[in-house]
Amino acid sequence: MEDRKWWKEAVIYQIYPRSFADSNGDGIGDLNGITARLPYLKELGVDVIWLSPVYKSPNDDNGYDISDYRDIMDDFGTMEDFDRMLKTAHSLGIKIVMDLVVNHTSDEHAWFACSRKSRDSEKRDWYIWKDPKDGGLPNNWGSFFSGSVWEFDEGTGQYYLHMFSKKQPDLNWDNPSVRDAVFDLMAWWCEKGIDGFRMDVISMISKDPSYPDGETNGGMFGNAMPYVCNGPHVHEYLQEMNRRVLKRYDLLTVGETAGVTIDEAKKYASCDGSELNMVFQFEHTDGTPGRELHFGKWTTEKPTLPALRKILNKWQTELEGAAWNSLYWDNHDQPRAVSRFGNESGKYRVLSAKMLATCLHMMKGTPYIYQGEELGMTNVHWESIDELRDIEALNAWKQNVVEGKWISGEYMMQCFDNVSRDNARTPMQWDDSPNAGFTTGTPWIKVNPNYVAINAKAALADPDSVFHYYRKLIALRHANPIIVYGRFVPLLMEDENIYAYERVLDGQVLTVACNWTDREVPCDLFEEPGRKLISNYASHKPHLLQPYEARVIIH
Ligand code: TEU
Ligand code: CA
Repeated sequence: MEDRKWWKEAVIYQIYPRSFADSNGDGIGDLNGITARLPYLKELGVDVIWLSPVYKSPNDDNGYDISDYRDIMDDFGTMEDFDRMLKTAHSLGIKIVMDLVVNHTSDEHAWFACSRKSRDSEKRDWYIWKDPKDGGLPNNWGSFFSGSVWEFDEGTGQYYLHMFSKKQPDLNWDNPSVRDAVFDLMAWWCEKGIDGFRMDVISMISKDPSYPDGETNGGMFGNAMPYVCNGPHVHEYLQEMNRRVLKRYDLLTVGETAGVTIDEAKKYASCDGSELNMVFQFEHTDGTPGRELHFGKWTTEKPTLPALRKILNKWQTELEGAAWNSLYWDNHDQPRAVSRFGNESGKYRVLSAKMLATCLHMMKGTPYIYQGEELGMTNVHWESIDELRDIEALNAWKQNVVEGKWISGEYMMQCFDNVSRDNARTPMQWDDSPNAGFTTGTPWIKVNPNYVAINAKAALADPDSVFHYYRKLIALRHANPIIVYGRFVPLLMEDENIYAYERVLDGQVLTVACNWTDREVPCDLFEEPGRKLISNYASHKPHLLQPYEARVIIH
């Protein structure tokens, strides 16, 4: 068997603090709210919490714009609240992984204030400043949040680079002082006793120094991805980070690596431990083929099983023995899994949520659960643009509907229903009291009206709930090394309806089959005798899988 590691055997639960639990009635989730709900996570059985950013922030992008890395966001509480949360989590055997957002800072960070002051400021070179080209933008790159990546600074007559909002200027990692400062703040958190880092867009910290125009494909702006992802020094900088900080502690590290390929992942997440433990790849979420990219990420289409399976099987088989996978359907940037890949309608919501959970948690890699996924929470139907909160959606609306006028508002709203990040950010549904028990005040974003039926209280009370199914999946992983370490072998590669595979370890075989449709479909994988590990159906029919049936046997 390969090297055993605790982070390979763990299940991670992501908390988006703003939307998890509000302890003081201001409508915003906070650290004390999380502390109070830790017993719930203990019952679920997760090993680790990944906390989306809780640092001081003006909240242009809900904490992904940090103005002080050594302080807590006012909305979320104080450093004492943080310390208490960490201590309580540790006393329950739960680790805490911090979100490290260091591709960029907030424009309100003291570093940027100093950088922008004058062309010869001591921190000028900490960010990426360029002169105007032919009196205009330095190049044609488009930002992830609409518009150009360049913002002109009147005071000093230069542009600064921001891959995301203009309140998120990109740091210049080529400057050694920037790396020193980042490694210092990481060590500061490690000394506090945190258990790891999820590294925001860490694949983007080294840019192509020639800053060439990108392909426009008929759009207004050029595609910067080839010039900002997996750049010339990214592995050198991560190896330096590893030597100077990571390897001094026992951490879980996961890189969010937009634009990552298999070959790049083998470097970022190499088994030799020289960089990170694992990466998040985006192909099955942001890049599923079959989803036509009309403009940016916005689409009303759903991914198909064959396309999705081809991607995931590739990651499963090609990283074998070389690097470690992370497994996820959902996070705070994605629509809800049951709405996107499953079936959110009444009859099949629970069955399909369990099917998706089985399909993912039996694969090889470390699974991530996003808050509410364990309840089968669904997307929201947005009634009007006023209900959306996310800067990505609001900027896209402005650029495409209000100013550009090439997309109808009606169509854009359908795209938001399908893929907007706010679908993941509606409040956690705790019970059937007003505002789903999330807050006694006015929630910062609308609560999904289906909370009356879909909530944690009801799920805990129902032994057949999605929650208890996740609890069982987590417990199975902890008890069966084959689920963690078994080799992945794809099955039924041409089947239109079934996602099936085997895991193989020391003469044992685990067979997994999941019906992705609402019909009975033929399946002969279970005719050999074996012991059932888990299924979302109590009884089975020969030679077929029932609608959304998932079945796992060991033999
Ligand atoms: O997201 C990085 C990223 O690549 C995004 O483009 C992501 O694909 C997009 O949000 C999907 O619509 C990270 C964080 O996860 C995200 O919340 C932040 O907004 C972003 O970085 C900037 O920090
Ligand atoms: Ca609060």
